[in-house]
Amino acid sequence: GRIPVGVVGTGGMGGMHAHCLHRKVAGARVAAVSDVDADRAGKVARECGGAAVFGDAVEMIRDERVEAVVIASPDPTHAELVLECLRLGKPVLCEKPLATSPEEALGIVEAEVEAGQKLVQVGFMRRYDPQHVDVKNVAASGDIGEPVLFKGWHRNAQIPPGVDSEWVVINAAIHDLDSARWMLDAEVEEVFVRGLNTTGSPEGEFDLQLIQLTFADGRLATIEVNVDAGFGYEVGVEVVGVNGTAHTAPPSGATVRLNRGFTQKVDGDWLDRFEPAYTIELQEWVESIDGGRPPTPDAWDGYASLVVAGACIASIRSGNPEGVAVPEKPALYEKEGSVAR
Ligand code: ISE
Repeated sequence: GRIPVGVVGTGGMGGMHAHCLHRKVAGARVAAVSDVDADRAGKVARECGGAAVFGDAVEMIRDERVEAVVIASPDPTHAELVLECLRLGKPVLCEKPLATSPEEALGIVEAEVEAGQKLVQVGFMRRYDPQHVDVKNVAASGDIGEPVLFKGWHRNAQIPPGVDSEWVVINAAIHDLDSARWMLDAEVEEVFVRGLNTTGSPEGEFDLQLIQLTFADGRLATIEVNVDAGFGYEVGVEVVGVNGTAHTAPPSGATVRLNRGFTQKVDGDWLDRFEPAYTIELQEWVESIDGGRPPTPDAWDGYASLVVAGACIASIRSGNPEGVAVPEKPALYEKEGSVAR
């Protein structure tokens, strides 16, 4: 039968996950949704086959009609809700970031190690974006020679009100930190961050950041994160090898010739650009539960990206390069790690 899923949060992201699960993902159904906004939750519930509606996320997670959980509520709620899922033995897809600090994320890793099984998948959906997967496959194939440099750019159309440099790292750059680790299959040893306050963010906070990473084996990454780009939403990566490079292309919308000019549509936000990736991510998650395959990316990926993010925040504060101390990876998270259930 179809796995009954509870979705925490029915805003833009949670609403997309609920609709994807309802309309596009085989093997699952939306059994319940929760949101503090009862009207919004009720609307999504009706659109997704008449799911049950909860005001309280923990109450929904505990309900026996829910056997797996998607967390798409605000970042500060993620860690406690994931821990509740682990306590109940319920597989959970948690939107990034896994937590809002490396310490909180380590608590989740320790809970999984204690339980002896992986139940957490983290919402780094770029790992399921066909363009990113193609770049990763080329990088891993040897065709461009040893990959030695990762370049990422991540541009949001406009900055949300009241966010600061730390939010840019934990909420936005966290994707790029995971991408760099994934594409080069390596852990980060040192970070160096410089930033600019371009428009709108509070005095002295960096809405445009240039992040430089040095991996433990000496290879490098450079990432531009600009959360107030103005023109639209754009994410891209390039992996530079010793013999060649592989990079994502601009979105494949039509190129329009008109009035002696060329135009191509730029996405407005991540829901536009990555809808296919979110659908594949959810389908793979459901199949990992059904098929007993380990979820990926897992809580270790969620933790390791936050350890690097913590060093980035330290570098912003100090103005200097900062070292990254990633502890020994528990055996549970080695490649053949334990299955979801
Ligand atoms: C947002 O939460 C996302 O996850 C998007 O993918 C990212 O581009 C954006 O910066 C985040 O705020």
